[in-house]
Amino acid sequence: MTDFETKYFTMTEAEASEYAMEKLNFFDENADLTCKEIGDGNLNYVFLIKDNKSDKSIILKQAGPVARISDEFKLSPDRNRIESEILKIQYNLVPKYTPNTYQYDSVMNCFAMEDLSDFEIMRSALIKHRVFPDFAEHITTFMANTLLLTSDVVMEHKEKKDLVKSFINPELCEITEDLVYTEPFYPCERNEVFPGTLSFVEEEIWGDERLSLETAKLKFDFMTKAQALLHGDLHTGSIFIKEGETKVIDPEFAFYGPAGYDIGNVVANLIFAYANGQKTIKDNTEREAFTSYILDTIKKVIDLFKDKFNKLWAENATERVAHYNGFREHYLETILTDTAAVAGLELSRRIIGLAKVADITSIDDSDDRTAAEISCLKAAKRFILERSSYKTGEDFIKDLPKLF
Ligand code: SR1
Ligand code: MG
Repeated sequence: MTDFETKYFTMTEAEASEYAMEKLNFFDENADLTCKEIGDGNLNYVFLIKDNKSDKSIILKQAGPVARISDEFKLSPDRNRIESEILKIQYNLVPKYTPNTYQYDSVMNCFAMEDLSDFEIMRSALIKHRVFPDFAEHITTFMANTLLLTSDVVMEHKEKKDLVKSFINPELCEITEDLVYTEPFYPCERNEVFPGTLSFVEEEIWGDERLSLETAKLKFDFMTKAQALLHGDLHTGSIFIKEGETKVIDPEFAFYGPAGYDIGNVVANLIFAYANGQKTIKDNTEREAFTSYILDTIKKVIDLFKDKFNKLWAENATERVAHYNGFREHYLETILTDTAAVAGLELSRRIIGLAKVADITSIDDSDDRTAAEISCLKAAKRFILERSSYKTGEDFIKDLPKLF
């Protein structure tokens, strides 16, 4: 019998099944389990465990000692505690949009959660040009609630500081500081630039001192602005979707940071889907339908977020000074400025840096891929340099058709 009590090790599929029988109070004792490791993210191991007799199934997520994408990233498996704890907090705030989790194990650095196999990863669905009319509604409820209700506007400040403490996440924050805020903006050897895009990057990104200065200011905002308990990696690969339903997964990068970080990630990753649609859908009517859907979704993400945020503020703000005339407007404006900046950073880092997105890498024709990448980078520069001019959903989309 395998010892799961005393020493951490990364599990095989067979050991994950054994673990499920021994440690999770979930399957019947005569269950006939099959297990498959289905993780396709950059960091963790994800086991789908099914009982062939009862049709019951569960997910077991285990953190390894290094990132899957590269063993250069040595990461404490304690990120699994952070992920299971924030999933509980998010479940309390927005149960409709968060998976249910069952059991966290601090020795094996794993936790169990509901099986969402009937959902699809949103990035894969968007690459197939599927549309989800309710997505903007769902994700804005998720973001407005998780970002405002964990802030000093609403929470008692000592309780909020306790949360800041328990979500200090230095190693995963360091990944973001390096991969998002630093490496894309100089010729770092870890970058991977597509050959056709290189001269644009050299001249317009690495050669632009004005841009570097703004990224330095933004990096320090990210490291010091403990505004809201972020998901921390809210791209379309962290969203499970199916018609009428959305579940946000993978919050292991959670920490207290600028609220616009999550919203900017959603916006940028919708722009990658837009770029993919522009280049790979050959039929004009289909292309127009898909790209219009994406633009409309970005616009709604901003405008619905603003509406929901204002309503939640009116109903929940407990901080006295939050009610001073003009303060809510000021606070929301800074969130939108940060949103635009982060959209620009995410657009840049996925084109220049180490961690790519399939929306772009799956564009087979190399001229089309180069054109899509350069368009993303042009949009990125505008988002970063002119970030304080983005105030409405329309502001976020109006230049995109001209750039792509
Ligand atoms: C080393 S991890 C690379 C990227 O994958 C995660 O999903 C985050 O986006 C991170 O930046
Ligand atoms: Mg992830």
